[in-house]
Amino acid sequence: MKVTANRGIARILKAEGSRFVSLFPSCRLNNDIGDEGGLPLIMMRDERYGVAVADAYSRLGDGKRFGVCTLQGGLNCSGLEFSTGAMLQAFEDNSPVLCLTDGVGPAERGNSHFHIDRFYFQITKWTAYVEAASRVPEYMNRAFTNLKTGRPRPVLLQVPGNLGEYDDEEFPYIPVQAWKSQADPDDVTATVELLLNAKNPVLYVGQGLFYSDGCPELLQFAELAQIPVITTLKGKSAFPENHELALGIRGEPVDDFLNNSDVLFAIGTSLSPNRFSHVIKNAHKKSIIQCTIDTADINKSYRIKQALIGDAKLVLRQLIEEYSKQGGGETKPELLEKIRTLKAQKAAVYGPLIVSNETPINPYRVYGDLAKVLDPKNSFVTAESGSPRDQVTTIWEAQIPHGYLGWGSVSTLGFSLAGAIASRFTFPGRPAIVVAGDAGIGYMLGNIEAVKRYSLGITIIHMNNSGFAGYGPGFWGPGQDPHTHTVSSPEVVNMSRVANALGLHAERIETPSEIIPALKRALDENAKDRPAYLEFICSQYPIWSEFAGRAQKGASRDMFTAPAAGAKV
Ligand SMILES: Cc1ncc(C[n+]2csc(CCOP(=O)(O)OP(=O)(O)O)c2C)c(N)n1
Ligand SMILES: [Mg+2]
Repeated sequence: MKVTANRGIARILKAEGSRFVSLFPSCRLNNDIGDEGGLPLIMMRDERYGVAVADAYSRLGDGKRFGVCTLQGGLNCSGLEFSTGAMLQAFEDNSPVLCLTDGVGPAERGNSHFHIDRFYFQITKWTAYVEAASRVPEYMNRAFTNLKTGRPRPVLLQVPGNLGEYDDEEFPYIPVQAWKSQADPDDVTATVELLLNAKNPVLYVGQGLFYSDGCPELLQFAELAQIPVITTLKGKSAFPENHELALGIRGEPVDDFLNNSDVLFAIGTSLSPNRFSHVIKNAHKKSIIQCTIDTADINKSYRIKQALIGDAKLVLRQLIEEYSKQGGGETKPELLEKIRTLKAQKAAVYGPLIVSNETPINPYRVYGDLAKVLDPKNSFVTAESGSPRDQVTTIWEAQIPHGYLGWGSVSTLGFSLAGAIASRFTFPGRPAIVVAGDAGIGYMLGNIEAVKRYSLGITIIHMNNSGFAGYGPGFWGPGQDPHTHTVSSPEVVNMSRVANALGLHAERIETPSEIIPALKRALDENAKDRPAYLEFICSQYPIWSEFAGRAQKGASRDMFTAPAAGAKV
């Protein structure tokens, strides 16, 4: 049957199980997707969020569900240009998001200074221009193949107008399968030998675990081998953090195990030292094993002793089989005792803060109370750049996969809102919480209207401390930007009233005893599909556990204290 190129794309998206298309007008595809029906169009208030919502949905998609967005393209494409930061974030964070935009037709090509292909070539896994309607199935096939197979990264397809029709019986679309590979059996045997002979092995797990949908296998393997688990920020929640073998993502006891391990087994991580991951000190004295699907990661920042090239889930299954053959790891009571002791030391630091009665409210008190209100087995939390992310990830124990969404390498302010919106499509039954500081709120303000419009029952927690804590001076040190860290105080600007005017249930909370009742009221409203906004008047308290090799807060943010990253031998 004859179908227009745009309708063909809409049908292919449905055939691929797409859940929604996020966007900001206008792209020529939008009306055809709308006319086709069956695929909700989620209209955000700018293109950055159009991409970010789709990106976040992919991050929660376990390599099976992929976010799709459309962007205004063509000649002088303000929409596409504005979306660039979001696409770049998806690229650096390895998120498989499908971006569709208007292609520049032959009559207009070369008129603008900006060349879509040349530019996006750098920040996508694949970008292409659909030359003819009959090639729509082929190009969509390649787009989904790129999303589903190999290293996840964004894809940009340019669809010019007036492509006309094609015959979908002559050019049918068959949904793409995801092909995956296992590791070389010799590498599996060598890995098990290394691990069995290790004195202090540790697992270092990244977000690749999610894309392989390998969380159950990770748990099984860690328990079988009795090896403790560190996760990266993006890998947070891949392993239950209340588990006796869980070390968390940062600070104590991660530091101890990272530094004292003789064998470090990295799974689903590129091991890139960056602002939100560790620098592995004495890497040359450790045996580093790396399981990755991308050979580009091998020997990238650290010399690898043993690689396992393959899908994390499949490789873990291979390891479980081999390990079981060799009798499994032995229980090590002294190991578990050490983890307990280190965790107790950490609890002694943060324990008093989570029950603090100070006013302005200590931010840790808010997180402590949030933990009392939320069901750890049925909730979704994500925290914004700045103190919220650093504080929450210091103490928050995620117990189920995607119970927490960690993001960054590129920690672009405002992404948490996109994360919570995406979570409503992936886990509609889970209460969804955004924790944001003043800066994050500023980025998301315009888009809060969309949350109301779609009746998305999420709670935005605004940690209002009247500035960019830690960027300015305080009890923690001189700060990085002492001239540029203050924003309007709560006496001058009332953000909860702004949120209320936008149609959200909104409250301002100034006393610690009011935190739990306010959280409960917000969650009750969420259950009725009404978004909520809680503005907590907090102190600036930029104290948290660092990533290994990073300078303590208050000094320059860009300083590595450890030996240069990636010292190769
Ligand atoms: C797009 C973008 N620009 C700049 C930054 C750098 N940055 C990270 S957090 C932050 C300010 C944080 O202040 P706030 O949200 O008030 O949190 P606080 O630390 O005060 O709790 C800035 C400027 C960023 N992460 N993303
Ligand atoms: Mg602030």
